[in-house]
Amino acid sequence: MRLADSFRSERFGAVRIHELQRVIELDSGAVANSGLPGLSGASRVITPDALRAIETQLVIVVPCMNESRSVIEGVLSGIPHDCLIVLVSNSDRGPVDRYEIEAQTVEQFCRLAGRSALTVHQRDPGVAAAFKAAGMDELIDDDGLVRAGKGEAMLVGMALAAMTGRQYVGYVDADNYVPGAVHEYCKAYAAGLHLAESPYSMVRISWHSKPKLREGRLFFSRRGRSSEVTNEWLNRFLAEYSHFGTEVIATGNAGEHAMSLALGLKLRLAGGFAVEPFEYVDLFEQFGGVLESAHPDVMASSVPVLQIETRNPHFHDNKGEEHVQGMRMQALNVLYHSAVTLPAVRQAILDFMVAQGVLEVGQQPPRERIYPPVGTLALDLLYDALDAEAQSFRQLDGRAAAGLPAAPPIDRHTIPV
Ligand SMILES: Nc1nc2c(ncn2[C@@H]2O[C@H](COP(=O)(O)OP(=O)(O)O)[C@@H](O)[C@H]2O)c(=O)[nH]1
Ligand SMILES: [Mg+2]
Repeated sequence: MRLADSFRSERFGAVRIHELQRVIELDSGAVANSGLPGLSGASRVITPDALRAIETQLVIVVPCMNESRSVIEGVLSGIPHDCLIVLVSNSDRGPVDRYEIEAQTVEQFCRLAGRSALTVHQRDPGVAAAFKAAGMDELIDDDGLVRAGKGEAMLVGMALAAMTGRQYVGYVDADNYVPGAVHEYCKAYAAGLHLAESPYSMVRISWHSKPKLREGRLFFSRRGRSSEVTNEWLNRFLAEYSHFGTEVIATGNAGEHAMSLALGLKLRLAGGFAVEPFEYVDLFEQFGGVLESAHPDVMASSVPVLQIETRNPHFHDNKGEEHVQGMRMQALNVLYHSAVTLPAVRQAILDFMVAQGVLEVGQQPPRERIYPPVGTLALDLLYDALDAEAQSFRQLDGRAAAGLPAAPPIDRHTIPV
């Protein structure tokens, strides 16, 4: 893969946000920049070997709620072979058990492709018991189950990823109609994680276009309806500190993103659709140098955030205007309530929300749920309880399926504690 260089970045404490980098070639050949003059000037080649080295350490978590089987199959087909797949589902279990269909789909895929995967249902009582045992009561709702929500699914997925001992985790939505896009996202994660010269790195995707139907014709829209608002406010947050306007953040709502687990395990994840924008907010809170950091090791290093603009159209299920408005506001809620957001920005957020008709004058934006870092969980206890009690928890072993010696994705004896 060849990426355009990112020449500029904005710093906020230890956080270094790199300007959006385009994908120039999806496949740039086997050799790095082959010594030709001019070729290494404005772009970087990441060789297949370098990509593969990351992919063998990469877990791809697929949050899934009632998506159709053929779409899920397409998504699986796009995830590079060496990545480990983790499906976290919140699909209906009755009248038809949709999770069972999903688990079978993953199982069949793993058998055909000789791959390994983990699948689990978020609302399985055994999963709740495991998270309680591991020390995260905050995740449990009044019914005694893990709360519904995309952020919660991502948290569960990150915990499973950590148990595998791999070094990186990335996320891909299950409702993506273009397997080639999924493939490109994963390649871009690997490329970005390879380029980021820090153990604490994050890669976020900004897709180039999203196809829509307008009066019977295809129109390739450049930006999502929710991203524009989220990005604008995150940039205003930065500008209020630096006194310079900026457009550096282009990936506030990026559902497609990856990070090193060394970073991910320290992050506090937010619930629902606040999860993606809150990742930025939490980076600013924990590593921005405004509040005291609990991680001097990270402060002494740096936290690069690479943003990559991919080539495939982002074509996913349309979940309606109400959903989009909800997502926008969740981003503003977390920014409003952050201890590092300056007063002028908080006031402007209030004014904006009132003007949008989502708040009355004098009201405060609601608070989103913020969970403790996954790194605080006792992963060995989590595993034992999942293994004993979570009936939906499946470990699919591609090697055993191919008649080779068993190598389940999680080895109880090497779970990091
Ligand atoms: N496991 C799980 N997945 C969810 C939940 N909510 C949404 N998803 C999945 O997360 C992905 C993104 O959600 P979607 O509603 O498409 O949001 P958008 O693409 O950001 O507009 C999709 O694959 C959904 O199926 C949830 O509560 N639990
Ligand atoms: Mg979607």
